[in-house]
Amino acid sequence: MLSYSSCMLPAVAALLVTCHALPECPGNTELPEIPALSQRDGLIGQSHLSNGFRGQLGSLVSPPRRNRLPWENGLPNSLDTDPRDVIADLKHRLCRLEGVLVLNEKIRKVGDKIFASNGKKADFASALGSCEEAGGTLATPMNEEENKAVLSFVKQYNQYAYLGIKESETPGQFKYINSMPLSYTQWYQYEPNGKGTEKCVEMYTDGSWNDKRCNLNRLIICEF
Ligand code: MAN
Ligand code: CA
Repeated sequence: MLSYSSCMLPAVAALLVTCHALPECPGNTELPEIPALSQRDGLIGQSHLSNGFRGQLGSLVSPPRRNRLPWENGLPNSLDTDPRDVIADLKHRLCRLEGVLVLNEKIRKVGDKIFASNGKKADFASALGSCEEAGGTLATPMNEEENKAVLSFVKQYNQYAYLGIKESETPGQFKYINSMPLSYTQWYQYEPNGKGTEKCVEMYTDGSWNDKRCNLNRLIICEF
């Protein structure tokens, strides 16, 4: 049986390849409807998206599709669709889904990062586990804009949150979960002060950071 992930992975991989060259989602109302792929049966030798739409999706300008060769007649419809149209269609649908999630305050987008919270609380290890199970990691603000995005969840749920930062073997020295040294910090005054006894980091409701024990219940905020 074909699982959801095995269906999606090639498509997502294709998007990842193109996403770097693409701009952010354009305004949704500006976008023309793309006919359902099933309604485009039999069409070949032309792109089914307007140049305008292609342009909005990051100038996916490419030569017109070649005509069908004699032995390609009668191919299944699934093989008869321009991959560029598939990618543009998926991009459009992703943008719409992201729009819904932003509108409903489920996610915050900052650059290439997406922050999300399920509003639940857990200790550090469980919170990290939840984020990783979902394909992400604990929220790790790397600049002021990201810190503000994470803070907005802390305020939304009025709960301190664990960050993706841990104390190293050297007391008082903190690093990212992947062991890289911190490149941005927002310590509250006189923090970190645990000197080896507070190995995790929480965000306060003003966006500042405090080193804290890892076995408390804190809001789960992930990044993807
Ligand atoms: C408590 C803990 C510490 C924190 C101090 C600040 O003792 O939350 O992590 O540094 O308060 O006064
Ligand atoms: Ca502290």
